[in-house]
Amino acid sequence: MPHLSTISALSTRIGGGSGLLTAWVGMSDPMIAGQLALEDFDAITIDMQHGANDLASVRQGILNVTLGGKPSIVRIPVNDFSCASRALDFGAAGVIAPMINSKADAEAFVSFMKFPPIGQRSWGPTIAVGLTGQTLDEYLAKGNAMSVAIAMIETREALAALDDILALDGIDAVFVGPSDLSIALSNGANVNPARPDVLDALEHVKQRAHAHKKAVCCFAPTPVLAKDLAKKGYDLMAIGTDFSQLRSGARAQIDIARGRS
Ligand code: 3PY
Ligand code: MG
Repeated sequence: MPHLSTISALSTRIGGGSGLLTAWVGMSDPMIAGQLALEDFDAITIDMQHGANDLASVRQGILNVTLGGKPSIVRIPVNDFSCASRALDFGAAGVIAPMINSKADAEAFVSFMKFPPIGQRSWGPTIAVGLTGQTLDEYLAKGNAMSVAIAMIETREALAALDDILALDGIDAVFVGPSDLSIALSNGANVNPARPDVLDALEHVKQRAHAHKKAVCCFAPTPVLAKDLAKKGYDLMAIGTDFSQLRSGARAQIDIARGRS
């Protein structure tokens, strides 16, 4: 059974203040991504930057998520753009690239995300073609629009280059990393995504992204921040991580069993 509508759902639904929610999976057992796909998330993000995932767990995770009816996003390691093409070949609907700090970084990312004439993604999407049920020519024609390129904005340099990054053909969305941004804006003094200067930056990035008709996304350490950002017109938020959700779920049940709540 082809899964074209599952994979293309990210590109067709993101934008215009869509307020989508993605899970954030750092654990490398692909069952975790597959299980979270069964919950009411709009997408599942598999993290290779700080999570324990490698290409083998990403490949199986994407398959499990797709069979669960959700589009997959992969966050690649810093500057490891070849992983972007490989994630797309495995059937990912989008790729998040961390630490995109300049127009040159964004161009390098796009070159691995999009087929010519926009980029230089090399041909070989056997698994994605099989999953989507398209012909090779159909995948070539629709692959660029279906593959969402998401550049992370998480440094002072990235904020300074924001308009250049957003103006680039092939960059579909930006994603604020509020923890790294909070460290950068405080010159290394502390990590606090809820600081007022970080929230101001979040508003600024949203306004610039929407002015360029590009989507804007953010990592939300708490569901309350995710709800606030959705209300403010953000297009996609990650809420917490599989680690935090596993431990908070366990804690809540232990508290009940021990009569603490
Ligand atoms: C950040 O907040 O810096 C991130 O990269 C989110 O994971
Ligand atoms: Mg970061």
